[in-house]
Amino acid sequence: MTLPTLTIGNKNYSSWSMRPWLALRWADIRFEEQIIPLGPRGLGPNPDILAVSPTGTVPVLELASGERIWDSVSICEWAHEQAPEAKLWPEVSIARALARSAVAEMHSGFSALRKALPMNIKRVKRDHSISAETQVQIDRFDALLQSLITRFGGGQASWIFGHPTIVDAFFAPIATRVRTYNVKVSAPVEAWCQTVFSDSAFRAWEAAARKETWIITETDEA
Ligand SMILES: N[C@@H](CCC(=O)N[C@@H](CS)C(=O)NCC(=O)O)C(=O)O
Repeated sequence: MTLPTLTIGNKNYSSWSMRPWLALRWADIRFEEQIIPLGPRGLGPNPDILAVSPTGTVPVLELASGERIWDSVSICEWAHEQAPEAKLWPEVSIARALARSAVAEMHSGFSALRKALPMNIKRVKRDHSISAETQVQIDRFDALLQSLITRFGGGQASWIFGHPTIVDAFFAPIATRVRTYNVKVSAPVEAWCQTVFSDSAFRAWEAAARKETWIITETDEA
């Protein structure tokens, strides 16, 4: 059987790639992976990515039929439809609606946070200064996750909805930024970060990221 192929960026840096990769693993969907190293190449989209993705961005999932799904949310939705038993979206209607709101907010928002604190799994930067604008978004991230964990996750050191969902996948790259840049978060969110860090799929991604030798200098110097 031909497996779908997920094309992703460097595991150390590509936060959008990590999201569907985790969702596919949590749903037990087998796939091949192809890595295209990211990094500045002058003006315009990366031609290697453009060859597989109409937007010139990763992730993109190519199905056995040749169809391509070119966005992180859509790939996660596809994973949910392939393996509904994994409950990548929560089962309860209102929980699912709030979960989708949180994912949409991550997908279209938090731009200051994403820009100022780029994902860089290998990096440890204890003395990072945080602007007022970024702090507002950190506070929003913390309040959002705290409210969902308290209401749906039982308030325990666990997944946001009690088991891995697309929301955890979407916020997992922020957990790595909390660690990299020594960001202060509330106790429930810190406990959730530790849940992510001890997850076997996350650990596999992290181990591969640590072995990568590609460097994006501007991200390493941020
Ligand atoms: N909307 C896209 C955004 C993906 C995105 O911005 N990916 C970045 C890497 S994390 C990318 O491919 N950038 C192009 C490049 O670095 O050449 C999605 O969610 O899938």
